[in-house]
Amino acid sequence: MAQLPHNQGMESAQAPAITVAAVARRLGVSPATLRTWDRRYGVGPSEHSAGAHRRYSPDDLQALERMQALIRAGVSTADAARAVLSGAGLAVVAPIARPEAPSRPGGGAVISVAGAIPSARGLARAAMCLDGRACVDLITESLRERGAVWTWDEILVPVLTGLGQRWNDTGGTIETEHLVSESVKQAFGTYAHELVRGERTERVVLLAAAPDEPHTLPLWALAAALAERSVVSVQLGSRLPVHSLTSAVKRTGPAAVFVWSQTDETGHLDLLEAIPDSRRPPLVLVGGPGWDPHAAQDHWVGDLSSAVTRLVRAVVG
Ligand code: B12
Repeated sequence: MAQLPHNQGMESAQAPAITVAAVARRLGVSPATLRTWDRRYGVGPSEHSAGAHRRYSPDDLQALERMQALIRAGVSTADAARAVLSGAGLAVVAPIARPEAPSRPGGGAVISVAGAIPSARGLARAAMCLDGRACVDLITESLRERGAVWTWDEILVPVLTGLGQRWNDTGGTIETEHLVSESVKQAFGTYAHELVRGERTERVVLLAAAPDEPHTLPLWALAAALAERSVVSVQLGSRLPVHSLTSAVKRTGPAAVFVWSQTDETGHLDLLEAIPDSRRPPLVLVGGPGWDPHAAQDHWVGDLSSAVTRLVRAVVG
């Protein structure tokens, strides 16, 4: 658990514990976000007895509310967590360099990418200006210079996270989310296609989003990173029904299958049982905040780089 700084542990021992779902409702974030804050930044429930459901104390809730207030004020998630864990408030957090306001039509607000590198700020600006060509060019240039994993982790993850935050705070602008999404697909897709043109691998990697899951962008990042290693993947897209995944596995005999779930509603592990038995069963990996990492055990992978390593190993043996 997060070792919360304020000396209220005694009080909270008697206070009623709150479920993850209730905390998520109260803060207006998903349970997956709460899990990430706990896992990644150490801000989580203090009552966590073995076998029991995770419970937040009123102190934990207060800490999370402070963390959220800091994030809304433009502080990065990591800095907000650090401030909460050290007992600091807004005042001690260094002012954040915000991206310049867009000067072209289509703007009028910013995507918060506090602490991100200049290219991420550039992409955020281009996105808010609805300048699709600039978005694709910027991503493509970075892919060529720095590769898929770096481009995804350093540029896209901060911008996409900023877009999600903006959605939480203001209702977002769907057109901007769509523009960035289309730019990702175009830039990563073209880059991957050019790299593996003419390549053949004995066994492919299947990439899909879980049933009912509309989010697919990490699959495009994966395809590009695999292509850099001469691994051919097959993009099966969003909301893939279980029976279609089963059929695709039978038809292609893949070395590996990767399934993305962005939200709790779509991370159902019974999907693993649907992978048909075969002489050379594929490696099956799941990634994204929708899965429960503990339940998914060895199938779960937490970042792009580890996913690429494991998938490539499955292909090359
Ligand atoms: C782009 C986007 C869309 C696009 C998707 C386009 C596409 N083809 O994928 C569109 C516009 C279609 C969309 C729609 C919706 N979206 Co949306 N979307 C996003 C956004 C901005 C990015 C999604 C993404 O790619 N994330 C990937 C990375 C950047 O984020 P992450 O998963 O949290 O990353 C963590 C790990 O997964 C890991 N990681 C990062 N990259 C990788 C890669 C690999 C391979 C691995 C293994 C791990 C890994 O590191 C991170 C730290 O832990 C998110 C915001 C966000 N924070 O994610 C919202 C978000 C996911 N959307 C959300 C919602 C609610 C929706 C809608 C349901 C409603 C809406 N907002 O309009 C609709 C669905 C409509 C429908 N048709 O059903 C919510 C989900 C809330 C929840 N329940 O958890 C989010 C979080 C926004 C928010 N409110 O904060 N969305």
